[in-house]
Amino acid sequence: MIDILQFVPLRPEVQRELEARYRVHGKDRLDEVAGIVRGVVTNGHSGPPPEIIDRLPKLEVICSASVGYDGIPVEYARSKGIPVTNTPDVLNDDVADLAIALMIMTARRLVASDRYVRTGKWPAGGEYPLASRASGKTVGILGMGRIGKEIGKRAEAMNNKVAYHSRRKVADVTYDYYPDLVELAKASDFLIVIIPATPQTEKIVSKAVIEALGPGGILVNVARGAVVDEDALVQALVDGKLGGAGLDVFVKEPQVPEVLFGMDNVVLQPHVGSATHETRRAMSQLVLDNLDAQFAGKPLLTPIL
Ligand code: 8YV
Repeated sequence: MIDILQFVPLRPEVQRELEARYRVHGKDRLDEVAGIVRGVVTNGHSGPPPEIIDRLPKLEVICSASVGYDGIPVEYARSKGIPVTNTPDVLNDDVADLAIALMIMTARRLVASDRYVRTGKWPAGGEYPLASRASGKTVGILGMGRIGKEIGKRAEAMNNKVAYHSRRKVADVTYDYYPDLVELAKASDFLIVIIPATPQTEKIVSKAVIEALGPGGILVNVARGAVVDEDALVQALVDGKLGGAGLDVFVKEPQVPEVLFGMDNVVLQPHVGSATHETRRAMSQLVLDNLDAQFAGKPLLTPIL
C-alpha cells in the first residue's frame, strides 16, 4: 500500500475510503514515516513547509482540501517536481452565499437585533433602530474569479449594481471594471473581498481603501485576513470612518480583535465560508480523487497551475 502523511482529517465517509486505499499516517509519525510517504493531505493553512517537504524524498503530490493555498509553498514544491492540488469550484456557492449573507446581516444589523430579542430587551426597548438596505445599492467586488462571479450574480439578483476591481479586466463579465481599487471603494456601498492571499495582495485593502468606502460603506471579507490592513480596519470602525464590516477571516485566526465584539455594525464569523456538510464532503472527495489519479498515473483533476 502507498503511504500518505495526513495533516488534516477529511470528512468521515471519505476518510474511511482514504484509509481503505492507503496506509495513512498522522503528522505525529513524521519521523518514522518521512522516508516512505508518497502523498500529503492538507488544507490551505497547514503546510507542509519547505523544511518538511525536504524530509520526504518519495513525495509525489500534495493534495489540499481548500481553494486557497497561501499556507502551502506551491512554488517550492513545484521546484522539486511535486504538484499541489486544491479544491476549486465545489465551494463557490457556499462562499458566495456567505458573502451575501454577511452583506445583508451587517447592513440590516441582524445579529444585533437578534441579540435584542434574545436578551429580552424588546418589550422595554420598543422598536429596534432602523438599519440600511442591502439591495438597490452598488456592490464592489475585489476579485472577479469563480467565486467573485457567483457573488456578482447574487448581488445583481438583489437589484444591486455590481462593479469590480481585479488585476485586469475580465472578459466574460459585463460589470463596470475599476482599474483603481480606491476608486471602486469610493463608488461602492459594499466592498466584498474575494481574492487569494499572496505577497502582492497583502493588505491590499488599505487604510486609504477603507476610508474611501467610508462611513456609509460596509466591508465584507470572505477571502483571507491578510488581504486587509486589519489594524486600519479596526481603527476606522472605532473612529466611525467605516460604516460596518462583515468578516469571516482574520489575520491571526482564531484570535479576533476583541474591540470588534461590542460593535453592532460588525458581524463576525469563524472562517465558515465552506463549512457545510455538502461542500466539505465534496472537497474531501476531490482530495481523494486527486490522490487516486496521481497513483494511477492519470492526470490530476485540479492541479494548481
Ligand atoms: C477552509 C478555505 O476553511 O478553501 C479555503 O481556502 O479557507 C476554506 O474552505 C479551509 O481550507 C479548511 O479546509
